[in-house]
Amino acid sequence: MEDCLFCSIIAGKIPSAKVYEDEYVYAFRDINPQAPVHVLIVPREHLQDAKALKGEKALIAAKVFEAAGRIAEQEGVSETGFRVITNCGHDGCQSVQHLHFHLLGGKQLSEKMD
Ligand code: DGP
Repeated sequence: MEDCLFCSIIAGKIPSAKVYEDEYVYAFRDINPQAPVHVLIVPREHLQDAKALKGEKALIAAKVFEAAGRIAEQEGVSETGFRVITNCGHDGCQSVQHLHFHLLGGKQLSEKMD
């Protein structure tokens, strides 16, 4: 999609620190890391947010979590633990309108979820 930051990153028009890619997702380091490991896992298909993961598109969620497991291994946080979250809409503080998942790890994360 034109004018979408993450579509431009996936297309290689904007540089990113790639961590992983497959047929379904592209993953790269967050520009403003909140933990020693902070990777954004972005479906290649432009979907606005988590609400779009319904019907046949729900498969994408499974592919994201499959990738998350691989990235966690690759980043050395599979055993120590990690968190995968997606922000949705205004109250969820979603700032980029292309569905993405944050994979955070490499330190003891806060129990607080807000
Ligand atoms: P969210 O607030 O959930 O929409 O997260 C968007 C994330 O995207 C935020 O943590 C910062 C990151 N981000 C924004 N612009 C760029 C960029 O140009 N490159 C990279 N690597 N990350 C970006």
